Amino acid sequence: MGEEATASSLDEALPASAAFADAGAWAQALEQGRWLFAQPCTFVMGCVGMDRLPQHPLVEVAFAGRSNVGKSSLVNALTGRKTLARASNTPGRTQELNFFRLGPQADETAGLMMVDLPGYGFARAPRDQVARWNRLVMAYLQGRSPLRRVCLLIDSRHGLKANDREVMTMLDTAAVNYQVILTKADKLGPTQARATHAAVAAEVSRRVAAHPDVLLTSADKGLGVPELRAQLAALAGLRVA
Ligand SMILES: Nc1nc2c(ncn2[C@@H]2O[C@H](COP(=O)(O)OP(=O)(O)OP(=O)(O)O)[C@@H](O)[C@H]2O)c(=O)[nH]1
Ligand SMILES: [Mg+2]
Repeated sequence: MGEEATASSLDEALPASAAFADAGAWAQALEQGRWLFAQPCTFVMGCVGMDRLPQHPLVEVAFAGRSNVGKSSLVNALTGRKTLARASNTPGRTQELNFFRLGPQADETAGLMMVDLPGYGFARAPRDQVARWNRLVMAYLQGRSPLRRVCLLIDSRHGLKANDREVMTMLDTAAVNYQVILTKADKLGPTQARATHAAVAAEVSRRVAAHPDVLLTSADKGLGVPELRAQLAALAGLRVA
């Protein structure tokens, strides 16, 4: 993983964040994000059904998206750990709902529960197994009460696809808050990245349950990672210790 850069160093046209009142509030959120994601992060459990999901007092955030979009890699980049979540080039690597607790050891009520989900769409696995993962992911996304935000990952080279739009519609209908995160930005030039970002942001702005900020990220280069940490720390409602 390379040195981290803020999104503005690649693309100065991207606003810092539309969701924060001013530059001071955004700077504070960045610091809270840095602090939170420097806390210990531990694997809690993997779940293959809705009946055994963990109970906890934390804000829960899930990472969803098509197979191979970079969900597990982004969880690793956020936490600065290369192998916390298993990533691979084979679509269908993540096969369970994997729960990770991030937060100070001394206070079990502070922090964030992050859930790395199996991908939807194509995966190199038997068809009935893929159908089972899809059903599980959709049931989780619609029916999980501690879930406060879905980070919906989209490959920046491909933009929104039909099944991404189906998931967005499902989340809009279920009134589940989601934020679109463009991944693998290191594979695009700045002009192309800016164009994709603008197109996706325009479409997302018409969605009722979508967060106004569309983030451009690279798990490989760390691009946009401090910004996403800031957004998630703000959601967790943490104060820097
Ligand atoms: N260049 C580049 N490659 C990335 C980036 N993020 C992920 N990848 C690669 O994309 C592939 C898939 O990454 P994963 O993190 O396993 O994707 P996933 O969405 O968790 O995949 P499933 O669990 O199979 O749904 C791996 O080969 C990663 O190394 C990135 O920011 N830049
Ligand atoms: Mg994965």
